[in-house]
Amino acid sequence: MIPTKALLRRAPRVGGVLHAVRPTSTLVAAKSKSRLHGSGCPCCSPPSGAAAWCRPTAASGGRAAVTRPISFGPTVAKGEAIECDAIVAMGVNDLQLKRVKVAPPAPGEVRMKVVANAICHTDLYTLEGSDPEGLFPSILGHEAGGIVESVGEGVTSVKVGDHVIPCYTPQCKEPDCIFCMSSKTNLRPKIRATQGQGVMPDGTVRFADAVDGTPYHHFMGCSTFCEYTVVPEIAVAKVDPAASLETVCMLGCGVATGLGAVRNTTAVEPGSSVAVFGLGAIGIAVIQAAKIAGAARIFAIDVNETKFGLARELGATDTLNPNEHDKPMAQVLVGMTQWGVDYTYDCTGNVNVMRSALESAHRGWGVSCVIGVAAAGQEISTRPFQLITGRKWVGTAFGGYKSRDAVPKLVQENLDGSLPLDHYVTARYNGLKSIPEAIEGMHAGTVLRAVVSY
Ligand code: NAD
Ligand code: AHE
Ligand code: ZN
Repeated sequence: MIPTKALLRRAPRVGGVLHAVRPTSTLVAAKSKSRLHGSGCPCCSPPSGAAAWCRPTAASGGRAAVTRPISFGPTVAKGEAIECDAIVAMGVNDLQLKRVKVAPPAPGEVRMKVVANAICHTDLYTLEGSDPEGLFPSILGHEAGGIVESVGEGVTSVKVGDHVIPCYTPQCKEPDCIFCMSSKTNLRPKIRATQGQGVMPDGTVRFADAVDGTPYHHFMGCSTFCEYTVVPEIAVAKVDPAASLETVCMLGCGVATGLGAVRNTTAVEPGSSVAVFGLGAIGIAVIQAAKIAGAARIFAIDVNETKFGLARELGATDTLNPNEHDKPMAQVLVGMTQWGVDYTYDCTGNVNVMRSALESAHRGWGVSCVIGVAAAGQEISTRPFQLITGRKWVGTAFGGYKSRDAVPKLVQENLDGSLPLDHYVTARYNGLKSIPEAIEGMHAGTVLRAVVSY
């Protein structure tokens, strides 16, 4: 991972523009490890079949920036574009406050007023240039809650005024969809290709600069660092309006992912032992779900010991800082348990930690779940012997939850008191302009989840 903490700095506000910048030399060096976007790279193939999709510019710090041919807005939608504020990632670590136009929803799409947005590490990872699919300029943000402002033709599952959570992992629920009808997966690839290309399923975008018309890419199909956004209907979960969107927005990604990793992907049984590497919101959600599932011993591991208090409050029985041990964590955990831990989770995105988590798993039956997202070019490795001797290496996206069915149920768990969520929000901000400040808190390691209300 690129060391971000010390490097991110706030530039002065100039003419209403906010920048969160890092020295370009560092960024270029960091980026050289990843594939560069441009001609021939698969994620840059234009959906329209047109030629130059990505072009690095000075403004984006040498990173790819998108010029035409992406076009703004659907051709057949009713309604007007809405002009509003957005925080746009113009390039690596270059956030700018912009006035944007948000097109009306095309058929099968929903436009929502974003009410609250939590910052997830994946937003930071894309902003810092670690995401092999990262595109600029784009509107990041994917952990949010909103209210439906208008719907495109054919939309039936939500209506104007409904409270909704955008879901980057969609669920079409069509009877002939082999993915939605299978209990083996929550991944529905129908819109995944265009999502990765930063466009809506019809190949166009719904965001353009209000001043000069520059089109802005979508991100993870959500783009919630904007006062309004447009998402496909199959990526919208309708939730009980009694819930606070300022809290349940976290069920749009991080918290749901950690809970689902325990409940769905690994199905932890009562009495199990669990080890969690990385105590951000995802790791803390793993601990919360493991405790609810009846885990008997929960090891909470982080290099930042300020995370240990909450981990213990939620059920961790042991807290470990790898820097305080002269042996690798796998050896430490095997030493503490004799044969290893039943279920282990990487919630860091660091491939060395992923290996350590796998090698901490119980001989004969231990399961290790990769949740963290690794930077471009990173690969995992271990001795095959680790698998031959009964450990399983698995991974999870959105905790294995089928999004539109599961998110409303998780919201109900919160409303009925069985799933407290308030402890995740350690910082609250008002106004979209606070997003760079909220991001700084995440980088500093002082914030679990920062929720920004618009
Ligand atoms: P975060 O930055 O808030 O937390 C990460 C934690 O890991 C921090 O507490 C940090 O101190 C700790 N850490 C870093 N290096 C470590 C090391 N070597 N050993 C032990 N601890 C270490 O991040 P988050 O928002 O909780 O996200 C965690 C990861 O999960 C990220 O990689 C994110 O991209 C990923 N993620 C994946 C999914 C999915 O569906 N698979 C969903 C959401 C987030
Ligand atoms: N763009 C990255 C992939 C990133 C990734 O794996 N994302 C997770 C969700 S992170 C949410 O904070 C995920 O669900 N992946 C499944 C998918 O289809 O993207 C890359 O490596 O290209
Ligand atoms: Zn996320």
